[in-house]
Amino acid sequence: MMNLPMAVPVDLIATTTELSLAEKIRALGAPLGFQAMRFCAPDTRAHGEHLQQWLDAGYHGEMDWLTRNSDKRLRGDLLQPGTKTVIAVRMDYLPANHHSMAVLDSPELAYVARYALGRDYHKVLRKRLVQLAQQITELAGSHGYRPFVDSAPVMERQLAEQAGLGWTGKNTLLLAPGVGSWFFLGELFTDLDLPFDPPLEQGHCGSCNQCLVDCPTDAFVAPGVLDARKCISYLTIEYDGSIPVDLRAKMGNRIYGCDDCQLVCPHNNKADTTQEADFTPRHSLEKISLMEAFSWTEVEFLHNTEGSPIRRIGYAQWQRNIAVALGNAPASPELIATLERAKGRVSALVDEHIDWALVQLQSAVVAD
Ligand code: B12
Repeated sequence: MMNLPMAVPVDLIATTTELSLAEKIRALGAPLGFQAMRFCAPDTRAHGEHLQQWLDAGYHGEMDWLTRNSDKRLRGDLLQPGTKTVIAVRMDYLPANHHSMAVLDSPELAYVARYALGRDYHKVLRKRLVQLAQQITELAGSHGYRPFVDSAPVMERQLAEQAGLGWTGKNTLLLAPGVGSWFFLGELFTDLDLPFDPPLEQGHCGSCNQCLVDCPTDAFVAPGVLDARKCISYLTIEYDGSIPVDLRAKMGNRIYGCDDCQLVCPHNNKADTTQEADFTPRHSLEKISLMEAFSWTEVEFLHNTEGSPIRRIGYAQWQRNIAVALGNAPASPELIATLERAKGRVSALVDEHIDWALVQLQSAVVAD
């Protein structure tokens, strides 16, 4: 459980005259649950060419929103006029006892990306960023600000890299030294002038290619370049169509997101676990069985995913994803009967994935 000594720091910090405003602001981070906070310019134009190459190659799939607002994505002062500084923050989310490898090794269980086991991070970080902005007002007077968490054309990883929160791995994720990559990023854009922090030295993967090699669907086209169309995270969360048939068996039991490129990363061996009660797994999602998750009615789905990021994919996509995973599960007459009974209940798209699963299971039964 996180202890938030809310009232103490602002008063104490405000009256401490020998600290600069930047140091006072930085001291607000830890009590708000941020493990790190650094400052940078609202400018990611250095990444413009590669962003465009990535989009031109079509790696964004159907995430068309990534092709829009490039000007604002590259210049924060266009997105939020007046912005002079980005306050970039890190919040760790990996729960203790996350059982990740054990779940991936148990084909009858469902793997849900570890970031999505508890409360929706958008809500958690946004609220804390607003509190941060209010506390900054107490220190510095009225200032223009806007919080962002994965919600607007902001290149969060690139900003955080620039601010020195970490370095970018071959899996495209930001890693913090001695901590790993199991954290969220968030930003407070402000019109305050704060001294920018230097970026960290980049490139600590060395000759390691573990994430590229172990990606179940071979989604990395080169170190640091992801073809999202093949990424299980994209397929299960962002993509609402028919999952390419050649990728379905490779998805295994991953029903919402994927962490393989983090789980195999040696820098994550000593990953910090979260202090946030909000990120505690709900409804046993860290080790729920596929059959149980599949048995949820739409009403149960909506109830059980209240306040969770999973809710946003909707019931049909949830069922579609689990149908694929059930097709990869150990075959049994009970499972086949369950899938047959489920047909015709949700949508033609779900039925198509159930049909695929049934063919997989029936051929496994025949082979036995
Ligand atoms: C779109 C998106 C996705 C997409 C695409 C992922 C991706 N790598 O781009 C999908 C749905 C697949 C996804 C998955 C995940 N995501 Co995501 N995602 C985002 C989002 C919204 C935008 C990222 C983005 O701009 N991508 C576009 C491309 C262009 O970015 P890029 O890969 O960094 O591109 C660079 C390289 O490709 C390179 N490049 C391209 N071509 C070339 C060519 C050459 C020659 C060179 C040298 C370089 C180069 O330059 C590009 C520009 O810098 C951010 C939040 C945000 N607003 O920033 C979260 C974010 C990146 N995701 C996050 C997370 C946690 C995840 C998952 C772990 C979730 C999960 N468990 O399922 C996975 C990880 C998969 C992975 N390895 O990326 C976190 C990452 C935190 C961290 N530690 O880094 C973020 C920051 C959200 C947050 N607020 O915390 N995500």
